[in-house]
Amino acid sequence: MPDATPFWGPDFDALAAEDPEIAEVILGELERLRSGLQLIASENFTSPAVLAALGSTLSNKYAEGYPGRRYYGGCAVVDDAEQIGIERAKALFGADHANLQPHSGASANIAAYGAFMKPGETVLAMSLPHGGHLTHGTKVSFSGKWFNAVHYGVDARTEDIDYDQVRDLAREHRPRMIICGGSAIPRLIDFTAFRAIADEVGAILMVDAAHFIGLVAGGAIPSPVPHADVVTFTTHKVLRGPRGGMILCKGEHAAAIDKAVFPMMQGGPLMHAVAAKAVALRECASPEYQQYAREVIANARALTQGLIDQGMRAVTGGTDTHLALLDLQGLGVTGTDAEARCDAAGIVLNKNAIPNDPRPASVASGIRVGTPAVTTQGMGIAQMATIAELIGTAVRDEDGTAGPEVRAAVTALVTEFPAYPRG
Ligand code: DSN
Repeated sequence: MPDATPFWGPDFDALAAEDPEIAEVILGELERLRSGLQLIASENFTSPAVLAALGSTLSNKYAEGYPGRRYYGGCAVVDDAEQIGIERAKALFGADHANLQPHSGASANIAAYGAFMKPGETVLAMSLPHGGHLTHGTKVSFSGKWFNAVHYGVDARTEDIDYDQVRDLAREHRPRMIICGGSAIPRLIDFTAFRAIADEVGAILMVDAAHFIGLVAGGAIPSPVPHADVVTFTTHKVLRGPRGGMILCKGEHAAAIDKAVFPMMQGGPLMHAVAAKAVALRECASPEYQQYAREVIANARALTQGLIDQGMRAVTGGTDTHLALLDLQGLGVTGTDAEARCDAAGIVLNKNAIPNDPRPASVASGIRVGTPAVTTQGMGIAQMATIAELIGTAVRDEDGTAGPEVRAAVTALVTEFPAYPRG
């Protein structure tokens, strides 16, 4: 093995010597992660191995194209990284084809539209205020500007996806593509029902699995892969990889997906990120990760119950996944106020609209919480009960008097269960 130092892996001393200003920012963010409770449902703590791949010289390489078919010389080494990642993704998810190049979840979704749709064609997807995503046809996104987006939502009584409405809208509008998945859906999605609806109207079925793919990777919830034409996702949520996107698809769509990622939507892939995705996929195949995925859900259920006990209403009554959506109207607190009060006490979560929210999204009546990060820290059911009490206290803390006490309890928790333990 050649000596890798100092050119491989994050070399913090070198950065601190050359650019103390940015080094301070990086240390500040590390301190923020270590000192607070991170409950944003879409965030997690990557492993040192993933961070090392991200900080590697693979960042230097231009590699437009795919392994064995590049537009630049010198790609043999990065070809190996991408091919290893592709094989790991196919094996982990039982997929015919994998593309590791999308720079983000939005990029992956843009490519899926590019592969299957022409401008002006119709897409049927979940509405953003009911739990969908910006790229699923909202007016401010390319998806709503370039395509005719029709939206389904949740049933008013169950607050779960209204499958009858999905079928009725599909029959009426004959969409070219149907999307399921989103960013605030606490319940499992019935992929069999979506497949049947897509087949009935001759639509492509796209599953945006960004939020829950890590639970699928860990074998903790059913997989969309056997049902969908294409599955898009981010690699940095429960999956615990680097920031980035990925696409899985049926073999018959492989060429269309690859062409849509490059050259249609992207140029050179970020090879350091591709290598880091490969590292994360290997980690996901371990028994430890499978156990982690189950614990994420158990923790989410315990946290949700604790928050219900604090007087919040869980949208859909609970959760089957890593996240929960809590309606705060019964407490007379807005999502914005709850987010700010928790933040002041070292608890990081986000305000979130609830289905049929009477308030604008910028204020919102709810909060969204997720357990991927705290579970990575090793916290379990007992800690979820404590966290729920702390959130309950912080959310009600109108004048900030309880802040120091909550902050002290947060410090005790993160000292016992550190994120990125100090050396
Ligand atoms: N921004 C992500 C989330 O927090 O759910 C979705 O893209």
